[in-house]
Amino acid sequence: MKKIMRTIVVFGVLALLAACSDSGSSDAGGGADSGAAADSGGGDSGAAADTGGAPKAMREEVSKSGLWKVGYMPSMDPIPLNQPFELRVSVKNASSGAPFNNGKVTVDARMPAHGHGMKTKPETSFVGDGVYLAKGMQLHMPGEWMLDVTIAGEGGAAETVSARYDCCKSP
Ligand SMILES: [Cu+2]
Repeated sequence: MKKIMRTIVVFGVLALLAACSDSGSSDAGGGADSGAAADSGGGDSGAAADTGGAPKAMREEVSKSGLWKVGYMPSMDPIPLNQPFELRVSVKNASSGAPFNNGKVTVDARMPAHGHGMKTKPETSFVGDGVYLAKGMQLHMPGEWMLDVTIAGEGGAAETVSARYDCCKSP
């Protein structure tokens, strides 16, 4: 029904045009009906939804000493500009993959080019199975940040693993 109406309208308009511009050549032909093509795209069956289990790390970094592997799992990815978020990090022994549970891990962020950190002071707590949760993170300006995870314990000196993060692209 609608379609018919539209067709009629279109014809009406064409008729008008033809009438007004009486330049004869009126090649109203071709054009018009691009419509239909209905590109029922390739079957992306939407299956995406995956396997569950542990959240996938946004990225992973191995410490300079090669001892630690840290996975970064922000509560929002990408991290939004100047909004509080939480950063979960997993800390493992880089070679054995064993989760690091008995030491101290702290998380912080800074902008090396500006020589400042965050305005907030995050609190890091142990969640279990090598995972730590930093609450109260907030990247208050755009630019290059370093997400620092400092790991102390298990004999060696404390070591900080840093991941560069470009904050924060507009959606
Ligand atoms: Cu800055």
